[in-house]
Amino acid sequence: ERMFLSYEKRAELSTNAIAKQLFNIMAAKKTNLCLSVDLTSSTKILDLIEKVGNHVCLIKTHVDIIEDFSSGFVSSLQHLAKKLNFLILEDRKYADIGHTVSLQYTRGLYNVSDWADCVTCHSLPGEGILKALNGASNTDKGVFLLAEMSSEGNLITQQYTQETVKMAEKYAELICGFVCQNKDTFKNPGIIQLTPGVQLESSKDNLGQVYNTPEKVVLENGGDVMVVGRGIVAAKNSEIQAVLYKDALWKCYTKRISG
Ligand code: 5FU
Repeated sequence: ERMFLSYEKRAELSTNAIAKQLFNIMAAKKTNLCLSVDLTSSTKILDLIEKVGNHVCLIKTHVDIIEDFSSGFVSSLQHLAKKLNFLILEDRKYADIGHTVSLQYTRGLYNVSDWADCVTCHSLPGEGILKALNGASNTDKGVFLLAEMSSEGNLITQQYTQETVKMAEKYAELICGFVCQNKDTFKNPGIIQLTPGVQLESSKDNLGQVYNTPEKVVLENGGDVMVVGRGIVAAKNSEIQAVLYKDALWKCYTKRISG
């Protein structure tokens, strides 16, 4: 079962190049923490990453919330990714017909396919969305397909989740993982379970976000890479807080693989 395999072992089983890299980065840096840098100023984002980049395996962006987005921001982000050894996930949640998504991915102000190692995408429109993302770039790319969401009252059913996992099977070279909440959602050990909705105490926000603890997410629910946003971003000292999350999440992972 994937829950009990080490990240090193799982890297060997990945058919997507980004999943393989991410597993290897986690093993090398001993961190399965993904920081969601949900800030609207590019300087603030870069300052935060400068402080915490050493402690994360993945930086997750929403570039469409940045008020001063520029190509300079992208180069600085890529420079930090190289220097501090993390990958970049643009959480764009594509959800349109294939033709539109291929334009959204490769064109426009953000040119996401130029710089993001991986993106998120809904299965809702059907397979065309994966066809559009596949082969849109010459460099190694990954897609995290949304199989479940963390927010309460979301309309995703078990059948939708299962059919999402099935849709991904034909795209073994493209899919690096699923955004999901449960360990039984998929079995393939070469694929990554990316789980958002994580804080040190279980709680909710006032717009439907639901938070589970590191123990619950990693040990019970099978999370491989855990997404933390406000738990770190809104803290007084984000570096100290990032280390707290990193250590808590890594401890749960080592406990999990030791049976
Ligand atoms: F797909 C999902 C999901 O199901 N829940 C999420 O919260 C994505 N997210 C993202 O993770 C969301 O868009 C935020 O960027 C981040 C969680 O941030 P938080 O501050 O830790 O709640």
